[in-house]
Parts: sequence; structure tokens; C-alpha cells
Amino acid sequence: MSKINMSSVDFETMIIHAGQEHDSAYGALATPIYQTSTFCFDTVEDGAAKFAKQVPGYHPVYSRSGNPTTRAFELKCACMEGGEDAVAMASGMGAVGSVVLAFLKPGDHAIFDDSVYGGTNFVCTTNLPELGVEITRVDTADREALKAAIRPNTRMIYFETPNNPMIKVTDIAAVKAVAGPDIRVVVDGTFAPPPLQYALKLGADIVLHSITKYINGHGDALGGVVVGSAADMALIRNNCMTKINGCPPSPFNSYLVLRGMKTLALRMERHCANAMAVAKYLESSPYVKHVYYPGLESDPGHELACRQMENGLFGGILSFELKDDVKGLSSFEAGKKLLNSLTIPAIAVSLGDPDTLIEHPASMTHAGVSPEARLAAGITDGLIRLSVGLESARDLINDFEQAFAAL
Ligand code: LCS
Repeated sequence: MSKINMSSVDFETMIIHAGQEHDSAYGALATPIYQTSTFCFDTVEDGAAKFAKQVPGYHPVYSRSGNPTTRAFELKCACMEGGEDAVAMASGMGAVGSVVLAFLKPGDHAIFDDSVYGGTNFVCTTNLPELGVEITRVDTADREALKAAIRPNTRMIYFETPNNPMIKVTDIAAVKAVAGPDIRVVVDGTFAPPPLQYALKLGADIVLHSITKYINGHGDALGGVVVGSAADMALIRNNCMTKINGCPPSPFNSYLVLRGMKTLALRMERHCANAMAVAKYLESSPYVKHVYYPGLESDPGHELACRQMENGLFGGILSFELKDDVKGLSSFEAGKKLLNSLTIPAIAVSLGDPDTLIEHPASMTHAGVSPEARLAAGITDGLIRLSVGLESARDLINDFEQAFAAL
């Protein structure tokens, strides 16, 4: 057991040590990979007591409901977010699905932001209505619209901040003030994990992440996590994650996430500094119509981001649109040419990897969103999303220079 008082140390110290217990068998420093589906009992009585949770300490019985490697990952996430407990999942969508299934029943009403990741968009436009849940889509950053959308049967307000792919910032404390104590505020913080933003401290009831992105940070494992009160986490784990979804991460992936999280603070600093440099460069480019990045003073979310996001860190993802009529090309055609000419960014979905990734939301991550809903949320056909990696910012900017020249 670590001797460190996690609440009295800085993020950089906590993120390395939290959740890490020296292995009871041999004292291994790195958390071992408990690659096992089941756990043995000494006797029938011992098994029954462990199933009934009557034995003090952590006693996993089967890896779908609990595994020591995954538990270390959960405890690190709970400590990182300042939540009472956390539940790890096999993917971010496992987290989204488990949260909505845990708290929404037929006849309930939920409010979802008008722009969320394409997979989450499918959940709220198709899956939940099929289960008898009423859904309203609003711009959750618009307080009056949000207030007007609330009904007597509203049980949840769900949004991402910054959101995918518009990088729009929503005021978490203001949403909770509108929601009151009885409506659960669920924040998808994938684009801004700690130490950038602490959703629970700002008033959210539940924060979730696609671990696949910054928290694992190496582009080599899918994962998800949900953090909140012990009671909410018990419901999510026992009723949804291990039952209808059955989606725990593999112990090996939990180990990769634990490994990745040790450098989260360092990586985020570099992602954010690189994104700021590239955002400023793109904003000054004669080929670019608009850059969406809350770190830019020109961004409508800048003032809020300065209050809500910590340490001057605004995230590593930006979106931009090229001007129409660059060398006679439409914004969409010029964008395609640009992507094909860049040499460092990989044309790929996902984000938060060490490698810079570039994608076209209208035909990739948000292709499943109707064209009308895309336009209403600002996702034009010319929009390009860039997840700025850990390469040299100068190399990335030089690469854009040559790709613009090739248009
Ligand atoms: N939440 C957000 C904000 C996301 O961006 C994603 C995936 C998810 C949840 C789901 O997480 P997953 O199951 O993939 O771990 N976003 C992706 C994206 O923008 N490109 O590829 C995946």
C-alpha cells in the first residue's frame, strides 16, 4: 500500500503512484498483469464469503466483475478525478452505454448536446428512443435553451467539453446549476482529461472518458472509464457493465493504461503546447477560413476555457476549415488535397495519440450523423479535425507549409 497521502501531493506525483500497491506475492513495483479469468477459493465456505463480500479487503472472484490489474487502473482514475469510485470498461462506448443503461428507463427524458461523438450520437438518436427514452438535443452551452428543454421527467443532461469535433466548451458548473440536484449531469471529458479539467469538482455527477485517447495515450489499447459516487459506480458495475454490457477491459489493456497514465501530465503539456502553436499558425494562414480551438483569444469559448480548464492547458485537438476558392477549389476539395499532401499526420480517426492524426468528420467520425444535424452543429463538409501529437511543432508547421503550397 502506498504511504503517500494523495490529496496532499501534486498531480505529477499522484498520477504515478495512485492505485499502485506493491504486489503482495513478490513486491513487484509495476502492477502485474493478472491475466486470469477466474480466482480460486480455499474452500467452499471461503468462496461463499467472498461472493457475499464478507471478507475484508479486495477479493476478486471472476474477471468480468473485478480483476486486480483493472482495479489498480480504476483506483488511479478515481483518485485523478477526485471521485469516490470508478468503473473501467473495454472502450469509451462501453462507458457511454453503461451509464445510459444504468440511469435511463422507458418514459424518462434525457438532454444530449447537439454535437457529440458519432457513436454517442447513435445511442441518443436510435438506441435510447428504441428503449422508450425521450431525447432532446440542444446546445448545452446555451443556458436558456437548456432551461427550456427540461421537463418533469428529465433524468440526465449529457455533453462533452470540449466537444467532438467542434471543440466547443460548455460551462459544467452552469449546467449543474440549471439541472439542480435531481438531474444527473454526465460529462464526457475525453478531450480534456485531468490535469486540464476536473469535471466532478466543477459540479458534474459523473465524468467518463474514452481511455483509448489521452489517458492511455499511446494509440495501442481501447478502454473507457466512468467516475463518480460510490453508489452510482456500484449500480453501473453491478447492473450494467458486468451484466447487459459485459464489457470489462482485458487485464493486459488495463496494464497498458496504467503504464500510459504515468506520463499523462508530461504528455498533456506537450500536446497542448503543440496544438496552440499549430492553431496560431493555421489562424494566420491565408488559406484558412476558421480555426476552432479554445486556446485562441478569438475563440468564443476562450474566456470560459480560461476559467474551466486549468494551468493554461486547452487540449491537443483543433478543427479548422479552409477558405472556399483556394486555387478554384471548394473548401472540401482543398481540404482533401491538403490531407493527401501532409506527410507527418496520419489520415486516421481517434485522437490523443503520440502521432498527429487528421480526419474529415463529415465522412468519417460523424458520417452517421444526418447532414441536417451536422450542419446545425457546425460540422460542414469542409471541416477538418486535427489531433496534434507529440512531434516537434516546427516540423508539423513546416509540413502544413509544404502541403498548402501543393494545393
Ligand atoms: N467519447 C468521445 C468524446 C469520443 O471521441 C469517443 C471516440 C468515444 C467517446 C468512444 O470511445 P471509444 O469506444 O472509441 O474508446 N472517438 C473517436 C473519434 O473521434 N475518432 O475515433 C473514435
